[in-house]
Amino acid sequence: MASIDSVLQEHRVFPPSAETIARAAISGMAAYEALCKEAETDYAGYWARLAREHLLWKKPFTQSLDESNAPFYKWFEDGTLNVSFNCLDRNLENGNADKVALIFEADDGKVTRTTYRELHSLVCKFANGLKSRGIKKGDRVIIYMPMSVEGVAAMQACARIGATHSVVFGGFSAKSVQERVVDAGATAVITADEQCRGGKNIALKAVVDEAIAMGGCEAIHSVVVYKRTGNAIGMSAGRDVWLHDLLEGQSATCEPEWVGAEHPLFLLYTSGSTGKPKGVQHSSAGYLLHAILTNKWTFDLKPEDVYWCTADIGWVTGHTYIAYGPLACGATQIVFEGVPTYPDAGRFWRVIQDQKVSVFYTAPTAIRSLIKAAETTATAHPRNYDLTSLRLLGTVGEPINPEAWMWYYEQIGGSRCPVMDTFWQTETGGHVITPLPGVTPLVPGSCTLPFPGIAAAVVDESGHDVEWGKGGFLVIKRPWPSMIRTIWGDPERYRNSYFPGDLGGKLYLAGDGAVRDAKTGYFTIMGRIDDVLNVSGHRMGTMEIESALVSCTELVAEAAVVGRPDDLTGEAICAFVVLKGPRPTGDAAKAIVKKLQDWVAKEIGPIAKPKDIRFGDNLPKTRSGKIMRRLLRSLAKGEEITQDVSTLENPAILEQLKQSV
Ligand code: 6R9
Repeated sequence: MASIDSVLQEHRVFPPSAETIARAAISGMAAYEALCKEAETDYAGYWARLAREHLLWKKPFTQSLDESNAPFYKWFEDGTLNVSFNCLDRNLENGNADKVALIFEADDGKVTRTTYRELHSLVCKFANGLKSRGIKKGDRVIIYMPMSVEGVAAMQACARIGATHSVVFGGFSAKSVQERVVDAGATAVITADEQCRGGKNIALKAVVDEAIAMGGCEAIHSVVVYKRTGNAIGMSAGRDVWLHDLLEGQSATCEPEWVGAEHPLFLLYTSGSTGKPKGVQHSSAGYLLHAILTNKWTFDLKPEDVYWCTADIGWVTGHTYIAYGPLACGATQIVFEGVPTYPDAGRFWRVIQDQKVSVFYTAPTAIRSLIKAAETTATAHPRNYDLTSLRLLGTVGEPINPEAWMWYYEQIGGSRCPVMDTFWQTETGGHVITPLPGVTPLVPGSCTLPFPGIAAAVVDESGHDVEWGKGGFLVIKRPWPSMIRTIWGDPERYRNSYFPGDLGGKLYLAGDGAVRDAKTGYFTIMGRIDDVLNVSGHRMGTMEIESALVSCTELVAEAAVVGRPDDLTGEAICAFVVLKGPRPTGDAAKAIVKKLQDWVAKEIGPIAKPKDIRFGDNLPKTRSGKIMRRLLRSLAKGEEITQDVSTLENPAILEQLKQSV
């Protein structure tokens, strides 16, 4: 892989500037090492100290880590707190009440500001409204909302009353919503009439109606609808209620529901290598602790910062780095409804200029597409914008190739702002391997070193450490406070997916390959080791897409999906399909490709559409009937087949599958 070779040959090093070291929360390598040492010497005590210093407890905890039922770890279990209290009330008491919490920039450019006092009052009314509908502690609530103040408030309101939310990304289909409602056993949905993206209105409420009509959602007694566009939608009497009606007359204060530290704050569905998406369950205290620590230490958030994370609240990044972490740190942050390319590809740079953004966090895929736009459209070039307000940059979601890193560093950060390449996952709750601005000399393409206290390592198939310089499986050797607690409703899948017996059953298996630099020990992530694809930073299981394709029973007999490297999206989805009818060619093939792409969009969502669909009379299989995926991966890349194909039952079909439609 070219990108990994270039990372391994990367010799450029960018040490922190004196100014960055001076202002940073963790200042200098010695301070970092002291924290690592503290964690090593007294692991439970280290996290307990931080949990006491950074969280507001109703009832203090007496025990830090409980490993008695491993791998179902518990942290700070006998303590009670409320996450929304920690994010909002804290800021009413510490002088931030009239500070702007959210700067909302709508798709059409309209900007509104919400102070901590206003957000607190909105969340309290929202929480009281939910209570008035009978929603209470422990209930599951699906949130299917656009990027909006109301979306963030919906999450906070659930947290305030102890309801466990599960946000579903607004780009997911009715079927995906229905599956999550059923799996989570949700009793309420919070949505909007429509969302606005790139100048278009996209239905949300109609999708929820479609999802509920699919069956299995009889427990849904309330659908709360935020009026975003005001276009006509159906409202089902008794079940559906407008958010503005729900808020009407509610009190602007709401005593928080004090919950145990381990109370499930949220479920977030993510793809695994097999089966349906899994509901990753997070705790309250441990999760929030890491959200706070990483915002303070990795992003060095300060009161005067204007912070902008471009993720959607439908992804974990939008949870930890929009809905929870920055608020608990009292930050002023941008909530952006639109897309990077509307009305033109200078949108991000214009927002940074106009709002004087100082800390900016985005994904490599966005950077790559904006590099391309800047090269082709002069007006989209960042040089046309004043980006001098920036002081720190971050990336997340997939490996960033050194070329994109350098462009980000030079063109966006003016060679002045450190780039935090933060490695983490839905399951880890927050950054686990990342540079710290005042500590870590940066190397493009490397996420550098573990966050203090995180026992990251690279091991072989039997769970033994590999030498630095050699590749292996990325693991975390000790439980940490913000880790996944279980897979909702499927504890065995949790154990098998993350604590496999082959590795001894005690190491958390991240599912990525990694290598540590032979001299510095810096980590470089080499991509997933399982059948999970990463397309534009979105996780997708090949199995999920295959199931979606074969569920088109009218057309499809069999399908296999693989990823192939893509300059823009990191990986692209390539599907090999055997149809029930004869293998189509020419325009007929093109028409079926379109049909299948639309089918997958409807089954999962547009982000899961295969870019390349190829037809064969069969798939390459061994005599025992196993699909030879490594061959498909080579075919998808357009590589010559040099592998041994002697075990293949039907070598002739390789020729057919070489051809793109
Ligand atoms: C936060 C998030 C997790 C997967 C992860 C890995 C990839 C994330 C990365 C990275 C290289 C980084 N990933 N950050 N790879 N460098 N800085 O993205 O969560 O959607 O669960 O995806 O993303 O493959 O395993 P999630």
